[in-house]
Amino acid sequence: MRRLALLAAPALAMLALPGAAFAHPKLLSSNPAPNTAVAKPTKLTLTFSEELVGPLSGIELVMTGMPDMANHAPMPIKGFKSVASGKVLTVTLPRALPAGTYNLKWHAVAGDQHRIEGQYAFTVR
Ligand SMILES: [Cu+2]
Repeated sequence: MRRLALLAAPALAMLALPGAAFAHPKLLSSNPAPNTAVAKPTKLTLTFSEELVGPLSGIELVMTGMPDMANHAPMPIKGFKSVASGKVLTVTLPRALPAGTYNLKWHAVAGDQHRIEGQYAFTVR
């Protein structure tokens, strides 16, 4: 029994390692931050907990309302460029986002190749 227990401890520690080395990316912070109102941005940044696989990580952005038309049908925003470098995904917009409400859906892939998704809303005033 004692011998088994001694063997089991290192084996369990090794089992735990791959999870630590290939953790799923979590969104740690973003600019604009979720549920905040900001002046018209030309750039969005999302910072994750893990190094991203660039080409597999990105966002979709839709406008969900304008000052005169709250909660309109989602209007996709196109033409932006997103670049993942290390743990940060930077989205450069062709022009400043107009006033309105937005929903941002992100997808992020780190070392284990699993696609992790999330979303948040923000307002441009
Ligand atoms: Cu995974």
